[in-house]
Amino acid sequence: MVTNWVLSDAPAVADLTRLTAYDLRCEHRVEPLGIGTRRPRLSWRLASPARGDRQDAFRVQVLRDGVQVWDSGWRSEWETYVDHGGAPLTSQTDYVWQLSVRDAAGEVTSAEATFATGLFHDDEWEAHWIEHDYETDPYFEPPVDRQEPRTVRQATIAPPRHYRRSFELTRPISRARVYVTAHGLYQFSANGQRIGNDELTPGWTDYRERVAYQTYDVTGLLHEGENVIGAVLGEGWWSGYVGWDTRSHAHHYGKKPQLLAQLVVDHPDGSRTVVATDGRWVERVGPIRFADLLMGESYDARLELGDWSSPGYDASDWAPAGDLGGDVSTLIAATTDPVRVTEEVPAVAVTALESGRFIVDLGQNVAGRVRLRVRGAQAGQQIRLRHGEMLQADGSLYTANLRTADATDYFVSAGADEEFFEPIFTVHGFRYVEVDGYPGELTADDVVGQVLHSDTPVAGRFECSDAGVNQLLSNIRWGQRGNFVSVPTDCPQRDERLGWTADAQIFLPTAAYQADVLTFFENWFADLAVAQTGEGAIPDVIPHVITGRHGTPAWADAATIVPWTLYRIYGDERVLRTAWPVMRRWVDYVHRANPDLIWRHRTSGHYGDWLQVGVVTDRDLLATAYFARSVEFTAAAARVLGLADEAAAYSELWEKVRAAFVAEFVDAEGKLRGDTQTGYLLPLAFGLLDEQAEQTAVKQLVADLERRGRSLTTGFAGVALLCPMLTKYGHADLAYDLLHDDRYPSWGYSIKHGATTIWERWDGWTEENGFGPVAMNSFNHYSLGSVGEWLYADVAGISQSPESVGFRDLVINPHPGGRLTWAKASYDTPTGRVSTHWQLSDGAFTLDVTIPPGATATIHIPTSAPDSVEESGHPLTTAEGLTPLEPTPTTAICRAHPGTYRFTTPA
Ligand code: RAM
Repeated sequence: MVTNWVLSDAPAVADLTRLTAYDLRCEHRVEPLGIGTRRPRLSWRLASPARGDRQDAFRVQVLRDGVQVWDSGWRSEWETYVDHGGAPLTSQTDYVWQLSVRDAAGEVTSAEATFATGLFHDDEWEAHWIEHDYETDPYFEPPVDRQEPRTVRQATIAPPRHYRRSFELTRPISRARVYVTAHGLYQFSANGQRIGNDELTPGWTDYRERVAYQTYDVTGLLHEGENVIGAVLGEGWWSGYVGWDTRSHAHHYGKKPQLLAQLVVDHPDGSRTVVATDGRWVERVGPIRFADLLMGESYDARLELGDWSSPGYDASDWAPAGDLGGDVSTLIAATTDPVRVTEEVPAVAVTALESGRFIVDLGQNVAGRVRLRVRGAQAGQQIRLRHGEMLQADGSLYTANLRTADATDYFVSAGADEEFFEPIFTVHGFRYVEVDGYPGELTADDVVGQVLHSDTPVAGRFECSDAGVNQLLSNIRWGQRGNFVSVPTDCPQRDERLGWTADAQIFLPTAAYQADVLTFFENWFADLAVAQTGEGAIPDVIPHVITGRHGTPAWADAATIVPWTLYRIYGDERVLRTAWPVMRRWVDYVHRANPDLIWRHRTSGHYGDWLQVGVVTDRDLLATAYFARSVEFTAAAARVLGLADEAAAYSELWEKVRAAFVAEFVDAEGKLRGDTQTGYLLPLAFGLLDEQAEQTAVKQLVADLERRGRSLTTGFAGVALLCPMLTKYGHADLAYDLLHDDRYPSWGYSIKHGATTIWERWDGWTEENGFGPVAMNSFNHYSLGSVGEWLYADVAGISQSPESVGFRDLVINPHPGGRLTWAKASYDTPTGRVSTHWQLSDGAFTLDVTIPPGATATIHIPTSAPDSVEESGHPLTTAEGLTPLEPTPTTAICRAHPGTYRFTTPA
């Protein structure tokens, strides 16, 4: 089951006859099962064929068993969401919600969707945690065929075990739901069938405080008579290898995996049968001999268990599971979509090496695993799959940059004519697979890459006339896919894969243009909140598994930047309500340690402008700029939350930090300390300079770029700001030069050398030195891909005004330039889809724009003759739905109502 990670369907505006509501969601998810809140948010998107159309009013009715439990009544509002306002929802209940919207002409259309609640009360859980009883069976057989992982702790990983429970149902079934989770990773089955298509469940959270359970509907799978439910249980983040720290490399949360599941069957007579994990379950090892996220998986097909989760199966040699009791205090209902296989990538080439090994090339660096077809192998024959991102000059696999991550899978054949192997509890970051021990000739048809990542709904597309730029966008998109694996990680291949906080905050604006990442980041932020230290500092990686590093400038500032950015993009103020205490405690922490407002103390590891090239941006400058940023967002959050005193206090603090910044870092000539690109970009982007200092800073920034032959020096912190600031201050030509540059260091340089993802470092591979430092050299790292925001916002021209939230007030401001003759993008805002498409041809400039109902827009049309701009053949002054504003010599500007417009003008 592949979900195909493509843009979701929105109604084609041209096909519509009236205002249409679509994409109904509950708690920002489509028809979720098992939600954990009693007053969920219900939301929808709108599309309309009519200019100036709007939602004049809406009405939401919530029904349970066909009976209305809430009626919002008609509300004359343009909001496209409402929080359930009836009596709080009840536990384990299915609901239908009906939406009616009335358009400007008074016409009404309706739509409906469903959702179901999870378990609201601890005492509803009958399930106990169960595990293999290591008391009576002290250890497992070590994986015989497996190479020792390069680290010393190999013996800590136990083979995944199968758990099952057979039971009788004596009455018909009207509804059956299973609520399930693990300390570890599970794959659940009922009556011989795997349930759902989720992978690596329950996902990675800070298990000490939060363990998410998933809810699945199994109504159609059960029957009267004998039924079986069961699961395979692996180690995953709970007890497997995570990160690089050899002192605490595995066993971050526990030593052995545990399962918890509760099946609830409703019968038509109103009675209920509950089958939950307890000491009546039985378990044993199966064909998976070893499984670890970093190290890989070993599968011995000779040990397959047959129809182990089907009725009638003889499980007499299975052992009773150990019953650990029912502590459910950490359980939470899952709030975000899990990891899934979102795409299958066919192999593009297979090369035989002299060693007899084969190298398979997927043509794309991905995170995931392969599905291998094996034909004609002897029983007991072992095939080894090693994964890597790059090849050495001699065509062999390059794995040095994986550090201690083995990324190696083994398959042992049972000797059948045709066999398939696909590991389930591991994930690799790779483009190439080295296959060793394959019987006969391996062909491209025998291998397919399975792409794994959190199934965040696709929200945006960007395309333009330049192949290099499209490749860059593709690399950015694949960087996101490779690293949004349950949490936002830095990289998917080496022994790291951690939720580095700066990477996350820097990439978030780009990520949000490409996918709906609200619930994904909210979930991660909940782990950030629990990891905040008593003093208020934030660890460098979330979930918090690396000790001793917290409070780093630009990293810990994710505490304020992530919630504020989410609020701005999605318009859901609940994000700020939850985050507020974290934000405030974080800025207070920095303030306390730095009473003179220059952030010099308590900077933890201080990575500065990480992986900058050839320069060193002043660390105090970077830290203090980020301090100002955090204070600014904290003040803004207080304003939104109606906390007037706090808003005033933090605004005043912001003024003071700003003044201190200027006094400390700006010299008499207007140069910033250190005179680096990032040194100028930070205060420009964060609004720390007065107008004159701003102009000087822009000049210095441009001068630095010119001095270097229009070449960048920025690292993680600066790179996101580079093209946006150059564009904002009238130097889009320079931004385009950087975009198209293919000299070192540039994005184009990596693309010229075959990159299909964004590299961690500009010098990941260079003509002079070959591979960069093996100690830290990922070829799939999204941070330097934060330029994606600029492609959507400034090249395609889709952004929102500074006061707007949820893209309610759009700014359409495309900047044609560089080698581009056209660009187009679409983006699903909370209210509906916005799109732009500009083209330059024969001296004319055309801009097509669609503004969704419920939004307003200021549209900027670049032109050499502002008075000549027409919209669908009319001058702007008479065009329907538009109000012209004062033009500049190079731009016509107008306010626009929702609708579809075509502007034309001489270029
Ligand atoms: C490395 C990675 C990561 C970065 C940290 C500071 O581990 O490059 O992305 O955030 O360093």
